[in-house]
Amino acid sequence: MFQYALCASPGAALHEPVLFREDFDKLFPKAKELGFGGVEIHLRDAADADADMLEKLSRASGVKVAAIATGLAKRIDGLTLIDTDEAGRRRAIQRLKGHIDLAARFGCPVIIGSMRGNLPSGDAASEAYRLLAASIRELADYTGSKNCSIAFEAINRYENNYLNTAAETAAFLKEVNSEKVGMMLDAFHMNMEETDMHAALWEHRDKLLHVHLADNTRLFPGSGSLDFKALLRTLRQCGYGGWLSMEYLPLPDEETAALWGIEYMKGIEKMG
Ligand code: LER
Ligand code: MN
Repeated sequence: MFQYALCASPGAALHEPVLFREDFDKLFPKAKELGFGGVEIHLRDAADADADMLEKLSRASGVKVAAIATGLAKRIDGLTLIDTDEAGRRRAIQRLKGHIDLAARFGCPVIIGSMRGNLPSGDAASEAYRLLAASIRELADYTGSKNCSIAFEAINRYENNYLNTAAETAAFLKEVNSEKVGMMLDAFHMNMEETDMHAALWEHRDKLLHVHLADNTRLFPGSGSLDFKALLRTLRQCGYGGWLSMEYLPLPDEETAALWGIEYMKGIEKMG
């Protein structure tokens, strides 16, 4: 049996691929009602969430916090870990330390994806890549003995111009060289970037910390052409024990999209 999480972000724009936009007090009971065991919380700034309240809501509902995602800090505030303005890069690192502290309360990973920024052209690219590795290493050191890890996401080329495939991400993680940093893969991105997503999952299974689910349409699983039955089979073979987190657009509406996605996944799981 896999465990499913619902991506949520209070006040998120409609074009963000999350399934719940209301306040946290409504999120946990709603996730439970729809059949989710966890919620993945997308935050611009960890200070936007009251950690004590989240803990209380999680305990009361039995719904776990599956991950803390950070891309909104790039999309709303423009923070990146390769900012050549050192003050800007420090702000990005500081912001992520807040996300790490929050994740440590729940023993869940912090997702870093969009905050890698985009590589400049020419000679500056290798310096930016070096800056990213140094930033992630600093954040890995900060997680230290805290009860959380960093899940670095491979993202498709139309959103980020590097670290698009699992193999590229694995090479980067080798350079970072920290036990506290692993990989996360997203079915939507893999479908665009991997020659064979099953081979990619299998090859990098030891580093895999977290998985996002969306169909090739970036709508609910079952809306498009991805073979989720085969995906579950591969994840089972990999011995994957982490969350399957639903990250897609809220269409036709949030609740229907969440319900159709989880019902589809649970249905094909039953079929074996
Ligand atoms: C983040 O998890 C992700 O997949 C990005 O494509 C969001 O824009
Ligand atoms: Mn994703």
